[in-house]
Amino acid sequence: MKLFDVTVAPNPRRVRIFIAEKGIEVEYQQVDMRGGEHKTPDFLRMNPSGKIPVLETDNGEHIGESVAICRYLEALHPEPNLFGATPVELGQIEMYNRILELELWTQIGTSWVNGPVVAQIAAGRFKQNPQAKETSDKNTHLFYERLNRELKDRSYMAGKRFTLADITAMTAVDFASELVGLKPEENLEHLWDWHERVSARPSAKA
Ligand SMILES: N[C@@H](CCC(=O)N[C@@H](CS)C(=O)NCC(=O)O)C(=O)O
Repeated sequence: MKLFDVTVAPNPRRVRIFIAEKGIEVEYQQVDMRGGEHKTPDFLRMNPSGKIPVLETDNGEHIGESVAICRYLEALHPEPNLFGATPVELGQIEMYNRILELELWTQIGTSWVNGPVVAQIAAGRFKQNPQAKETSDKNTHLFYERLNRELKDRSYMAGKRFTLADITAMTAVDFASELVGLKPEENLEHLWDWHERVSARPSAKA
């Protein structure tokens, strides 16, 4: 299996962490995102959305979308379980993962595309919206506060154990902190306790 990857990008990191948790052997191929390799006809044949990561299976099929890739890997390697082992766990992990993608990742994504790093990379090729960034910055911090309140009563994003939802949240918080200028406030102690717990796992280095 081969993963089309970009080391500094957060979505491929989600899949790399998942792979590390599973202990699967995968070949990694770096994509030249700055050079636009992910928008070439060859790449679009693998993922019509022109986004990274993409997994190439041993049979030469391609799967894009981080969660779809992880779902495929979980079907191939069921243990350790990261998507849910009982019907209620399956539902709750999916619920929290979707909440994190739709309510946190989209806000961070809006702040990112309208922020200074993309302004530099895109060099005028992309019209930015400072008002959208202001709103999404605020919403991100509000969501961090909500997570902090929720994590007072549970150790991990979807309950008592580490799952896909923790990978989604950790990669979001790390990307937002390091590259988007959206680090959670220091006083969000439950959020930071959770962050320390998940960052201590060897897979977090992936
Ligand atoms: N929903 C997709 C998002 C993938 C995504 O946005 N990847 C970024 C890198 S982290 C990318 O390829 N950006 C380039 C672009 O959108 O043109 C997933 O979960 O894999």
